[in-house]
Amino acid sequence: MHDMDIVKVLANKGYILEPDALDMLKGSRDPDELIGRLLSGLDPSAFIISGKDVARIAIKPAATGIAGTPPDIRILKDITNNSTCIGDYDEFVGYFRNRFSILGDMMRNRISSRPIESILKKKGMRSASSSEKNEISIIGIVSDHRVTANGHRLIEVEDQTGSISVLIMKDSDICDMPVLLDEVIGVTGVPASDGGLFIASSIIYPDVPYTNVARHSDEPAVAALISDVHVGSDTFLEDNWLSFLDWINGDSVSDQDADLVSRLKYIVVAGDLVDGIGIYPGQDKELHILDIYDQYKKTAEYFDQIPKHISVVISPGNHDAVRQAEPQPALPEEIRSMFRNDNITFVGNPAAVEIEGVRFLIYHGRSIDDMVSNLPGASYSYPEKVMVELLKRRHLSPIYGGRVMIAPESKDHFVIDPLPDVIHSGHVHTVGICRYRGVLLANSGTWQGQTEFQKRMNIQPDPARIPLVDLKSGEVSVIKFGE
Ligand code: D5M
Ligand code: FE
Ligand code: ZN
Repeated sequence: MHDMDIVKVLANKGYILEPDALDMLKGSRDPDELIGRLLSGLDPSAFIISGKDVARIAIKPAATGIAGTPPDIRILKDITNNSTCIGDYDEFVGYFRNRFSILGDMMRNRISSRPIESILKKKGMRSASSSEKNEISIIGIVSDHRVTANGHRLIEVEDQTGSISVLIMKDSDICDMPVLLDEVIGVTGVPASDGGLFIASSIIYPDVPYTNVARHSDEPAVAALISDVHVGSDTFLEDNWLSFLDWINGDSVSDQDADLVSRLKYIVVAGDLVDGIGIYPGQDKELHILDIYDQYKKTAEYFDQIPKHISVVISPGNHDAVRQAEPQPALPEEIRSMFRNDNITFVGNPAAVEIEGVRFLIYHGRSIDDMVSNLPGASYSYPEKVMVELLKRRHLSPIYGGRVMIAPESKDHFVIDPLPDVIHSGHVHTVGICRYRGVLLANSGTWQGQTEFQKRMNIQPDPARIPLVDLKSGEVSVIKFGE
């Protein structure tokens, strides 16, 4: 369509186009279709059509368009209303038994393992037996980990039948393989001839099969991943947040982004909606809104500005008003009721949710703190690398007794099973994206500037950037909002 044709068509209907509106119409993939929608969507008393009008119409659901199709969200796994834990000591035994059994089973079809007891029993007979030279495997939980005087590593591995010391020699191929306390591993090696020691030659994780292929949606749809909004904090970046809300409403959308915005159908939130109160000592001095309910009221006002054709999934984090012990249930009804939109699904943390056939595992990511303190080389600047280590272990929070308070539920809700297509985390306030054997790992950053605490810890946040996942192609783009 020529410029003059566009101008004429609209002039015949009594409208005058501003130059940016003309540019947007010209640049759209199907100007005729867009003009049709523009004409039916415009206020009849309007006279001048601005670029903003065109952008707004461009992302509005067309009668047969993407945004008009009903949302497709299914909750696969969620602790909400399924908590069994009452705080008995015995529950920890059950919890770890469940962890060992599920993760052990994942490895049992790859290695044939022996009960640890059967190796210990052979003590003393060892020198007589030549078969001991053959490698055997065990599967167990790591209950201790230390470095010997000679620089070798000694780990204690436990199954239901016994416990054995496993030696990782300092000059072996596996000397740099990190082992975490409380994780479930497989070890292949040979028992030493002089006592209950097992010399490791390889360490096996439950891991992801090489053959894993991610699912895609049939219909075009895009999901925006956000987390750590921290409404109520005096470092909440309201201007950037408002420019995000404008953008999803079709305001200030560049021609380049118009197509993306028109396909945006989901927003997934991985926790820390508000800054909360009493989360750390002296927090009140860094709060802009001092009441937790007022913080959520403000959050609900913001979320009310999300267009109704976009569906939102909200999972909590350590700053939200739910129990600190994980898994955390969804936000309570008294907070949920503040959100007037009926396009919001509230889930727990972690939660597995299928969106248009694509499986999301949403986990706020507090265990990244424990991983950064215990995994050599792990850093807050590259959360996606930590997420790879979690995925290999098929567990969201392997270390027990660290920053993550694990509630001993009868089932281990941190086990990564079934395999998701996307793992979405937050918490560390930096954006990081990578793919591991078909699984997309994304950390969605923050809307909070650097706090005094983070300054002291030398944590550099990466605010107001959003990963957008195209559910049909699997591609990810990152968009920055505001300055
Ligand atoms: O966490 C925001 C960031 O600050 C995240 O990288 C962890 C870090 N953080 C938060 N609290 C602590 C403590 N107590 N020690 C060390 N590092 C911490 P957020 O959950 O948003 O506060
Ligand atoms: Fe946070
Ligand atoms: Zn957090």
